[in-house]
Amino acid sequence: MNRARALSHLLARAPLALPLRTLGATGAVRGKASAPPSPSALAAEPFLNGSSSNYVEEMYNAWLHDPKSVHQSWDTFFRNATAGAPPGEAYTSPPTLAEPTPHHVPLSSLAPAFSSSGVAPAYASEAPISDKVIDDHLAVQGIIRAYQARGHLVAALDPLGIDREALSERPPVTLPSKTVVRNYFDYIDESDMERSFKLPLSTFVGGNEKSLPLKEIIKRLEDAYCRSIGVEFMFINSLEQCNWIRQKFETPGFMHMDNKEKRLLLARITRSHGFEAFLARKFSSEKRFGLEGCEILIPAMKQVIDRSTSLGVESFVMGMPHRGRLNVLSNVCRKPLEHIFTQFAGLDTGDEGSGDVKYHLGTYQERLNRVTNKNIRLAIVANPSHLEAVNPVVQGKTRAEQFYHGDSEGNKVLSVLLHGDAAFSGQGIVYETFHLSELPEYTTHGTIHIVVNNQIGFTTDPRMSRSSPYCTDVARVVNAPIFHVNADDPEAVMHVCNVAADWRNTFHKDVVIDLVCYRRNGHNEIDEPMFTQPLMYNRIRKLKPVNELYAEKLITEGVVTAQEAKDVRDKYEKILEEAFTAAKSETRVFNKHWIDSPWSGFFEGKDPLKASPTGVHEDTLTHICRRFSSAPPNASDFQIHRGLQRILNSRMEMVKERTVDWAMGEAVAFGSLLKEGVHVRLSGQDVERGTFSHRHHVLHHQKVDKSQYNSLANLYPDQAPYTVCNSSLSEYAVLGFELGFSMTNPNALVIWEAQFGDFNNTAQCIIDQFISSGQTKWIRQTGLVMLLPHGMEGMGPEHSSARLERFLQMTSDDPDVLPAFSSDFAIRQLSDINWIVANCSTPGNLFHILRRQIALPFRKPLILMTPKSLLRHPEAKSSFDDMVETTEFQRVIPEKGAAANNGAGVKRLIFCSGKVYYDLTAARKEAGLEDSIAISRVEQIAPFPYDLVKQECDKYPDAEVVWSQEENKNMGAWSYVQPRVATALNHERHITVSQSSQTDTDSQSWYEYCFPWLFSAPAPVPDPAQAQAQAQAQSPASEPKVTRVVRYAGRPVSASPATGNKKTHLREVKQLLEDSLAL
Ligand SMILES: Cc1ncc(C[n+]2csc(CCOP(=O)(O)OP(=O)(O)O)c2C)c(N)n1
Ligand SMILES: [Mg+2]
Repeated sequence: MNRARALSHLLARAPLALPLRTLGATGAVRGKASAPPSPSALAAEPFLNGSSSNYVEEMYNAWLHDPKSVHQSWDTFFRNATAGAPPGEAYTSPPTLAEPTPHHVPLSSLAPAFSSSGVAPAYASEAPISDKVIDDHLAVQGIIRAYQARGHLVAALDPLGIDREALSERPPVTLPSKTVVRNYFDYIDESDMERSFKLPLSTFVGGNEKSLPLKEIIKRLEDAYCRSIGVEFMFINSLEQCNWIRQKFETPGFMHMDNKEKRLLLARITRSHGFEAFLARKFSSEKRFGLEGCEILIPAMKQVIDRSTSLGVESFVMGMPHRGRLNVLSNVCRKPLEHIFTQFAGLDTGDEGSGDVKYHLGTYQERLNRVTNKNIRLAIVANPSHLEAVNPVVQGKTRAEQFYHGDSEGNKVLSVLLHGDAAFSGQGIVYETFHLSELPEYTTHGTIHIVVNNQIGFTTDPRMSRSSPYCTDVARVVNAPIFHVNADDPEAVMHVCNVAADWRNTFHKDVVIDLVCYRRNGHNEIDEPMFTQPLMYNRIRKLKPVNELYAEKLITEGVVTAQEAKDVRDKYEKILEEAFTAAKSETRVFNKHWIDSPWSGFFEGKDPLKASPTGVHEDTLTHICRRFSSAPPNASDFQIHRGLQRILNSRMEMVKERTVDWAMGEAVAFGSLLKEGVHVRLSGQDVERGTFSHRHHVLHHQKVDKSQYNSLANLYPDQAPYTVCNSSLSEYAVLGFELGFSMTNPNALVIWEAQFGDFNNTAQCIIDQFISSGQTKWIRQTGLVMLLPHGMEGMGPEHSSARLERFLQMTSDDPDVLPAFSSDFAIRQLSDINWIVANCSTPGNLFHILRRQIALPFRKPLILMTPKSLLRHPEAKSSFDDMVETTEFQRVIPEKGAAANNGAGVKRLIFCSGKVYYDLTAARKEAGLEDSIAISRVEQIAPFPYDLVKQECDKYPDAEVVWSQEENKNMGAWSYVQPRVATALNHERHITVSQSSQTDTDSQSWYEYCFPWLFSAPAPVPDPAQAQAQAQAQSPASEPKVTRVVRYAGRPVSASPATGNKKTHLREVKQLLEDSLAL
């Protein structure tokens, strides 16, 4: 080893950790401002030596110039030395920065291992420590650290051996890889390999040995870090966590498995392989996104489940993409094989819902874990094709399960997320979800991530799809350890699975298992991979599948016989065949078999068309509003901000007047639900205060950090918990999370609020793929509420529009079909539609619509446009009278002023929604048109209140009907409202048409009705019986006599949702009011 280089290197790196031995040429130390230490005093220092003299000289000069410019220990030394301290007493060790035990390595401990006899003296001080001993030991320590930090770079991770310097491919050298040890490589040669070195406490490779020959140290490090497992963990900031991992991978024999475990592993691999092979045989032309090349995924997941179950976990919530999903459903969740096989059979559905493709479906199973003999629950959350989108949903569902089970540390409920390599590095939602992992109200106390890293995404190579070295690098942001493992080494995979489960159980933090594998077929079974990856696939074709490799290994080891291995295969084949035969007799598939979040007991015994009342007793209103307007009970100790005190005072004034503003209407809705035992959770950016500083649910002590008061959480002694939490700045992840949360417990009001409604589009995938269509695809209900601040108030293009039009466009009600006006009209509509879209104009109506979410006998998402200026508008207040027991949500708030008493004389009936109502009424008043223009508010836009709209129109028979909106014509509610008002007015048909039984004739559109000449194609010949029934249903009396149309008044079309120019904005407002009101 090159001593001089090593020493200078080490000196440069850690000068103070290296006590120097003697100071030779003291003439080099020149005194300036103060007297230099006497040469004899310095020369006698036992730790100074010749090679360190230059260094000491520099240090001394610096000290003379400015004593503060050197480390405190040198300062002390020079002071003592110049003051004439006796030799050996001038030096004082520098203060330790970290706890010295158990990984502090005293230099004195290095000497014994280098004694020529190899026998350590009892005390280090008994033997003089040479420079070489120190240098060499420090180099060895550096080498050990290098393996821990960079061993993964040369680990034999890739079954294809495509792109790394795998150990197995290196020439048979005894020296370590330069990639790993880097600069230390120069200090090692063959002659050093036989020498013994004392092992520092920062490694566990020694087991019970205190010192080992370098050759053995390196071998053990290679075994730990460079074989089939590559461990990335040295970036973790916690020393305790790093040591924990070192111990798991360095302790000799760390991968030991007994024969029973090996046989179980073989059986699991055999089933995993057998499942795919069977489907490939039976359904050769069907897409199934098979697992071939990563069959180890199934035993891996089972191992995580076994180990976690033994550590106390009872419930597993899982999210996964397409790859291997059917195999996981069958072999991990034990979904009946018949259910899976019937999905291939092209059968009709036997129940509600439009269904989804088989590799997106979810499931929920309760079963016995045979290894631990404990009952467990397993859910795979249904997901769309959109890769990784399910991640936050799984996290929210997991969190909710933990919350409702009182599992505050996540000991009982565990989330497992599976990923593809390309998606894991490519999709931003992965990063956004990781950032929820440690937030107090969003953590699931550690997720186990498993990446099926087949080194390809569809047809794209990693080098074209990511810029990070590993596909897993995103996980480093949360200090999650990453275990890369060669998927063709089943025992190594089992080891990392055990460690991952133990890690999560110990530290309650995320962890990643990167299964480095390959994809034996194309992206799906019909794709030809040789078009794009010819070399890779030439190599893949030569590889034996892992079940064969492992069976051969166990046969060689004598763990199983060839016959036993065959028996395992045959037995599973028989199970598959029997299920296949049984599935043939099925005639229907059922969507209900694939529900991931069953709500047992929720629907039973309920009238599906009967909602509970939403009004509450006045005492309840008063109590909640008083509490909401009060400082904490210990007000004298809790100093609140003066401005907030003013807000509380004005709230109290409202209580006296029996009125509520927007914030109080919302609070009393929450409070009354909490009183009834319904958990309320409000989450989003800055929701605690409210973006517009109107809510203030959390009061902060002005003098004491983290001292807070939340009045709604302290309303009643036996109330349900209230959660209000500021979220991370992510819409996609947080909305997905809240959706997942809402799936667990139907008796909870879960709300996500956007900072401004505009930002909801960064969560578009959750809205489109889950909220809008989730019930239809997966018959899974949710009562999630989205609060979207919306309104044109001159705040520019990006703070004005929640894109109401998009939500309306996705509603599933038919604009051309008028449902029968029965007594249960309103609730039937709610039951039939995919979601509710509303834009309330009063706090009273806000109160009712929020409470109605829970009062309904089913759950529907509620998309609520919420106001900004109305939060403080003097007229946007409601009386307690609008919220007491006999009251309810008003879908339409009819005109109540002078025009209402002048039905026949009203010239115009304006329908509008939301804030523009207040602008219109003010302008109408100013124009003196209160008795000739009626203004009615459509508060629930979807499902459309046909009955009430028609009622209003009938009230004013001669009025022109106008829809007035502040949004541009191609936005807002206009295109949704227009055909529906027309249908309400002109296409009245007293028949109820169920969606599935509609015929072409039934669904004749309003346009066809009004403009029959445009639709001149011969009508289909109707079935005579049907024609007769229809004729009876459409009695001549109900045929419209005149065609009434609805006119648009508002801003013209635009590409941008709003102008950024204040003046233009005001001009537009003036114009839209004129358009609406000019008679
Ligand atoms: C958000 C999104 N973009 C694109 C796709 C189309 N797509 C489906 S699978 C796939 C490749 C995924 O590669 P990887 O994540 O490595 O998984 P693998 O198929 O290799 O298991 C792509 C691009 C998609 N489903 N979702
Ligand atoms: Mg891939």
